[in-house]
Amino acid sequence: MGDASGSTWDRGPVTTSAVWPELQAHRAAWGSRTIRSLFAEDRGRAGRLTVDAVGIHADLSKHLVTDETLALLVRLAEDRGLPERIDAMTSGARINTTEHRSVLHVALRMPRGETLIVDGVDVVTEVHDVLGRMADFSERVRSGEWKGSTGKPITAIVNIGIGGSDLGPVMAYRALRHQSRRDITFRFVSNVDGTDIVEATSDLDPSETMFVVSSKTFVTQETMTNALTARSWLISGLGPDADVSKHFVAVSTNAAEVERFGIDTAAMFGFWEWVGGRYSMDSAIGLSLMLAIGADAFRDMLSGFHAMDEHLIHSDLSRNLPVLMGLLGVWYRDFWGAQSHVVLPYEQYLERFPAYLQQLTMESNGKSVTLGGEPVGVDTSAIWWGEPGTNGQHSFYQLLHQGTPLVPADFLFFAQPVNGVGDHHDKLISNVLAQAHVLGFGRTADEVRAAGVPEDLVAHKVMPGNRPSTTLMLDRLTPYSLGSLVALYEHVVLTQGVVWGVDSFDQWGVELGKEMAGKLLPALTADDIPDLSAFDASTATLALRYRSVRGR
Ligand code: G6Q
Repeated sequence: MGDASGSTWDRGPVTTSAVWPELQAHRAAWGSRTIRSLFAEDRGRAGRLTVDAVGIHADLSKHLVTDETLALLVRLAEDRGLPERIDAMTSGARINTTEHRSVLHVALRMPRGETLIVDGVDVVTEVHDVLGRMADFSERVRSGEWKGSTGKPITAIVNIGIGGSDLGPVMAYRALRHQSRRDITFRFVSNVDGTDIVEATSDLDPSETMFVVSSKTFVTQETMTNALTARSWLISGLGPDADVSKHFVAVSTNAAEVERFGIDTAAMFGFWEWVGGRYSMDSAIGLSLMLAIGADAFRDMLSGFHAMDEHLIHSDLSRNLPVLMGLLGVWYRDFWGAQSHVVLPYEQYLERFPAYLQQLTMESNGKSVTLGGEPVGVDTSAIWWGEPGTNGQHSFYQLLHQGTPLVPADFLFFAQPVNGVGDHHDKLISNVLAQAHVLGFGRTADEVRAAGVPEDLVAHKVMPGNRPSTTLMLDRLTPYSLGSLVALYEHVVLTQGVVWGVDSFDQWGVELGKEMAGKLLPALTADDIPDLSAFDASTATLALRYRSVRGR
C-alpha cells in the first residue's frame, strides 16, 4: 500500500509529460482570441461550458479556453495519473509519501455502514464511534446537563487551536452562525500574541466557560501556551480548588500529551494520523462547530462533503468539477503567468472562507520539488486571496478590472438569501453577475467614446476585459452546501498537486521557522547577554535591541 520513497506516484516534473508541449503549442497559437470573441464565435458556449455537481451550478464559460484547451488539460491530468491517485487516496494508500501517511479525509464523511479497511482496521467504524461520542457530549453541553465546577451550565465555548485546528472550525462556525445556538457564545483563539486570549476571555464568566483545546499533536507552542493561560484564567476566577476538568476538553491524536497537560482522556476526542491538519475540520477538530450547530447539522455537512467525494470519484474527468477547476488553475498559472487567484464569495457568512482556502491551497501546493525531490520546473500554487463581495468592489477590484496582472476569479453566491431583508439579496446578486460580466467583457475605447466620454479620459475609462472567472451558484447556504464547497476545493488542490507532481499533504516549509523561534526565545529572555553567533547580524541586532527595550 503506497511507497515511502514516492516512486510509485512520482512521474517527475510535469514538463516531461507528452501533453505539456501540446499545451504550450496550443497557448502559442492562441493569438488574439478573447472572451468576447470566444462568445461571438460560439453561440452554445454559455450553455455548454457549465457543470452541475452536488447542487453547485458552475459556469466555466467565461474562461480563456476552448473545447480543445479543456480536452488537452484533461489529457494532462490523465497523463499525470490523477485517476490512479484518486483511487489510491480513497483506498488508503500512503500517498503522503514524505510523511509515509495515508490521506483519508474522505473517510471522515463516509456514511455509517460503509467499510474502508486500512492496516487491518475499519476506519469508518472508528470515525462513527468518535462522531457518536462528540454528539453525546455536544448534546450534554447544549442541553445544560453538563455543568461547570460551580454547577452552572456552559454558556461560552472557546476553541483553542491554530492553523488547521482553527481555520476550518472558525470559518464553518461563521458560515453557519445563522444555525448556531445564539445563547452560547463561541470564540476562537489561535495567536500566541496574548491579545488573542485576553480579548476572547475578557467578558466571559469562568464558571460558565468551556475550552476546547484542539491540537493534533498537542505540542504546538501557540495552542499549549494559550491552553495554559486559559487554565490560569479559570483558576484565578474560580479559585484553586475548582474542578477545571469540567471546563476543558481536548481534541487530539496524542493521548499521552493530553494526559500530561492534565486533561482526562475520557474528555478527549480522537482522530487519526491520516487526517492532515488543513483537511481536518470534519473530524473531531470540528467539535466546537458541532457544539454550535448540533450533531444533526454537523452530519448534514458531512453528507455534503461525501457527495462531492462521490462526484470526484465517479465523474468522468471532463465533467468533474474539482478536476476542471484545478486544471483551469494550472492553465492560468503556467501558461498565462497568473500569480494569484481570487475567491469572491457574495455571502457575508463566508467571510473567513478565503482565509480558510489560503491555507488549504498554499500550504498544500506551495512546493518547489516533486515527490522524487527534483525541481518542479514550473510555477506551482498561485497566491490565493479574497474577500466577500460587495466590500471588495469598493477596494481592490480596481486592480482586478484595470490593473496589469491577470487574476482569475471564483465568484460564489447562493440564490436564496439566509436573511431575506428588503431587496438586499437582489442587489447583491446584481453585483456579482455584473462584476463577472465586466471582468470578462470589459468596455472598448469605441464603446467608451460612444458613451460620450471626452477623448482625454477614454484611455482611463477603457475596461480591458478578457479577465477569466468561474461563477459558482448554489441554492442556499446550509451545512450540506458548505460541506460540498469545502470538499470541492480540497479536490481542486488534489488535482493541482497531482498535475504538478508535488506532495500536497506535507508542509516541511513551516518547520525551520519554528525551530529558530525555539532557539531565539531563550536568547530574548536570558539574564546574561546571549550568544547570538548562530544568527545573522541583522537578527542578532534586532534581538539585542528588543532586549534593551524590555530592560534586559
Ligand atoms: C496543517 C498544518 C498546520 C497545523 C497546525 C496546528 O495542515 O499541519 O496548520 O494544523 O500547525 O497543529 P496541531 O493541530 O498539531 O496543533
